[in-house]
Amino acid sequence: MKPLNFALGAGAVALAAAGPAAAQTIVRVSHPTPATSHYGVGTQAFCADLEKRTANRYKCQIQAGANDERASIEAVQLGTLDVTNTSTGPVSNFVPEVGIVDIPFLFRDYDHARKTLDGPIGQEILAKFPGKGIIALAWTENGFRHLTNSKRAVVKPDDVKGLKVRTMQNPVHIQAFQSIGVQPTPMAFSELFTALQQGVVDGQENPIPVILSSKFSQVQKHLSLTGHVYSPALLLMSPALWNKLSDADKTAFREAAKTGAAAQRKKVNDDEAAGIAQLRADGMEVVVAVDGNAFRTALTPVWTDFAKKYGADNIRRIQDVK
Ligand code: EAX
Repeated sequence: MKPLNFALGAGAVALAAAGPAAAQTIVRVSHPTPATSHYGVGTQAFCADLEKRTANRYKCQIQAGANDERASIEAVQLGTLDVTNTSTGPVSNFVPEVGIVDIPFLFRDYDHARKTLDGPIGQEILAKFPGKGIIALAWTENGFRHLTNSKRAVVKPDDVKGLKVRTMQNPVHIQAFQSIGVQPTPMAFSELFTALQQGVVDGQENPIPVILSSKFSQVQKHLSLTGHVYSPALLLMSPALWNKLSDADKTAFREAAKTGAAAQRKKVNDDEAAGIAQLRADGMEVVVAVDGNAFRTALTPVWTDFAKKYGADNIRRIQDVK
């Protein structure tokens, strides 16, 4: 028997919809943190909306807690994974221009970041991905990053001098931390909990939703609300699957990605609102009154470098988003 020809017209489509279930494509999706985290909530919302929009012709298989974002991005590039929801942590190793959004103290607040990424600037950055063998569906969100450590309460830049802090495998972050006297130790997220537990590093930095969902309160005493950098995230897709999609299905994936992003950001908001009290209850000592201006000033020299690398005009354009 010949395979069903989907170009038969509306009648055939209606018949297929009324008849036995149409062929189903499994979409393999990963995200770094547990299912209950912001990434889990966002990914599940993406999948539910995709399945609904395509009448279940696409069905997700979600791998939660995949941990190693760099490996997930490589798998998406290779086509052994279809979609990953990842922070930009390792992304600039694949698409260098993305590094601009990883600059510390670039975004003023959540509104500024979300507006920039959903607007023309963010869309221009997404357009850089296909040239590197990756489809970027939408910006999701990890959140503003805060510093935790096992040694001391950090209020000002002097307090971090000499601390061994795990950073993401992100050139912008590594350079920024080095410039204020931190010993940055880049490593995959998958190794982080054990590294903190065994004292291989003194500290780490992540948004509240990650600190909560990864239970870092079990291995870190001090939390300082440094909010030193916004950590964007993305839903990235493999061209191997993307290139097989009809235009209508491409739209379904893109729209579902927006639904996922909205759910993920809402969960970030909720965790920001309730998370600090929870972390205190879990035994963390929280410094709220961090000297943010002193951290900003300490990072001024490295900003000069970033302006050279990414273009002062491009940075200004992001700062000017109101
Ligand atoms: O995306 O590696 C990190 O610290 C990330 O923030 C984490 O995997 C969530």
